Amino acid sequence: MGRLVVVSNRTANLAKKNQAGGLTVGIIDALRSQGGLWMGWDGNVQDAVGDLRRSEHGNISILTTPLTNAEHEQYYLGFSNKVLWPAFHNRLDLMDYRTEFVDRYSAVNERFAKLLAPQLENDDVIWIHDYHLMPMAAELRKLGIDNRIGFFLHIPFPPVDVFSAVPRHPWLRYCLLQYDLVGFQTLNDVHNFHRYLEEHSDADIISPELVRVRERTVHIGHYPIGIDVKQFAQTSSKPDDAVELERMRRKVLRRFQLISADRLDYSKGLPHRIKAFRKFLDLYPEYQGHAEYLQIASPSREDVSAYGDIRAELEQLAGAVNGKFADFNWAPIQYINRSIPRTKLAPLFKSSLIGLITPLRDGMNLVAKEYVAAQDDSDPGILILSKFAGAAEELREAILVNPYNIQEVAEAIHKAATMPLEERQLRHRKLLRRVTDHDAQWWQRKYLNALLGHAEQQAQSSGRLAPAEAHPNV
Ligand code: GDG
Repeated sequence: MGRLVVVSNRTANLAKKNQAGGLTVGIIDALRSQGGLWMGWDGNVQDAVGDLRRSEHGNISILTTPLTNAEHEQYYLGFSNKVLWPAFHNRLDLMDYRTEFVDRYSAVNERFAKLLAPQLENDDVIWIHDYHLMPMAAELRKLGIDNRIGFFLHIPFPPVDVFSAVPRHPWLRYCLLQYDLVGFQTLNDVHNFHRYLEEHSDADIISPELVRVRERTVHIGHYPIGIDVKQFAQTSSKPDDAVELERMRRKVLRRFQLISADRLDYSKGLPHRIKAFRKFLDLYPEYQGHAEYLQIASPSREDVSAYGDIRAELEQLAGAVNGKFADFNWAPIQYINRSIPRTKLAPLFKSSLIGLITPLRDGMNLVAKEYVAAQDDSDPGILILSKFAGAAEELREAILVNPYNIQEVAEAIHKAATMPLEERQLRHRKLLRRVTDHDAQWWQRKYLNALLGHAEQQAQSSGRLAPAEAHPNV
């Protein structure tokens, strides 16, 4: 294999030591062993179109470019986050489609491809990430780039009726079929894509994982993303005085903590979760004065109005629970609307009896895996996990819940709070094994092996430049 070339919405800051997130950890790992480039938006927004900036970090080059105001408005906030994000999370009601959004989405992908193409070498393997950049392979192919190109979708692929409600979905399908490998988080996503192709394309579907369109073969697979288990466990074990003091206070007062940490996003199910906790206090009043729920909700995409709405709703819901149940020496909900350092987050996970991770829809959900990695083997906490998080396909020993069913989640909290130590230990052992086996390094190796293997078969059996499907003018 030649160099690895990664394109994602944002790149990592390689000067930072304790990197967060599976994407960053997995990619840095792959880039370090392979050498290569990582290209993305630098996070800045300006009036004029910016150049490509390059910085060198050993065998890794980071290439970044700013977005223009119009690109930020229409490509990033617009098509990516007001159309694709809500639709792919089954929220067609929040989809706000405009023609100028999709036009700019296409134009930014074309611009990125034109910036990247001159940097490429013949044997580079290219790995494109996530919904912002679905058309990158199609744009690169137009420029005559014949390299192996893979795509990985970090968010769910929706059911067929939902995807077919996205305007220009035939064009998005065409774009996806320009890759050699399309990777998803879960088997469920693979099935959704397969069903969509069956109903909406004339592709020759050999199996859910293999599609032939004209002379091209496109491989499809699921590659659940993982975390850096060792690093997270180490961070959770580093003493933090404030967290330790709180833990001791709770112990003396016979209290326990439930914890959740999410980007403040409507897909994460925060209002449902607060309602479930309220129901728990209503149904099991003996826990009033003893259960403390800490919700960390880091701000996200505040320029999109749906995000402002959810913030106001949460403040109202959390305030109402505290207003009803709090006493002079106990508040049931602690709601923090900012990001806290990872060095605090990990010990907080460790000191919480219950990890309450109940998204309405989630590609994977790394917080669930981090909560498992942070636990003390001898006295582990218990994970309550939504069935609709991608992580639920692997983490079967969590207490799995339907987050829309408030009563069910309230009862799950009670089950977790009363679970005997032996059962917690048994479940934890199995969960930790799975999280450890499928870590961030495993994820990137599995994906890249598949991309390389399949690409070689494809090169032998067909002309790589053949168009996958006629370009739909829809
Ligand atoms: C997308 C997909 C998929 C959270 N609060 C704080 C904080 N975090 C960290 C967590 C975790 C990360 O942010 C969130 O990752 P998730 O996977 O839970 O969710 P998304 O951001 O929506 O990620 C998702 C993922 O891509 C990877 O493919 O799993 O389904 O939606 O690492 O710990 N970190 C710090 N302070 C906080 O307050 N430092």
